[in-house]
Amino acid sequence: MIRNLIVAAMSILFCIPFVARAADAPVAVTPAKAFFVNIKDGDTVTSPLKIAFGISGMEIAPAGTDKPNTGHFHLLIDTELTDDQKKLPIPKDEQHLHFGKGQTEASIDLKSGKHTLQIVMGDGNHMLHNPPVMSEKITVTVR
Ligand SMILES: [Cu+2]
Repeated sequence: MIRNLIVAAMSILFCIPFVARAADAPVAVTPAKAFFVNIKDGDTVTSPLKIAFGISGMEIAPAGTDKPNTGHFHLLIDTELTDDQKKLPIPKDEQHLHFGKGQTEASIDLKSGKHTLQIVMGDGNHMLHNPPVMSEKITVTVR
């Protein structure tokens, strides 16, 4: 009986790589997409706000990684990139937060009121990808 269970468990384990590969295949041809996992446009939130960053169709890698189709998260707060800024490394300041270690979540302090948030992916040199990978710009209200 136990031997049968072990055989069954092992055959399931051996199947997983094939299943995973089949499921991954369509992702590779889909354009990369960045999104907020736990908040959405119009949400009312409290500060500090914990934000989880999501990405599909691209791998997360620390800044400095020189590998195609990888990147790390930047978070724009109450701002957006101008056309000139889009040609340069993404700024790093209090309105342009940078998660160069490959972090996928952050806790940020926000004053009461409305704020816009947008995720922008940076490549190994903090440059936008071609085409750029950005989330929609959402507005949240901090109580
Ligand atoms: Cu960066």
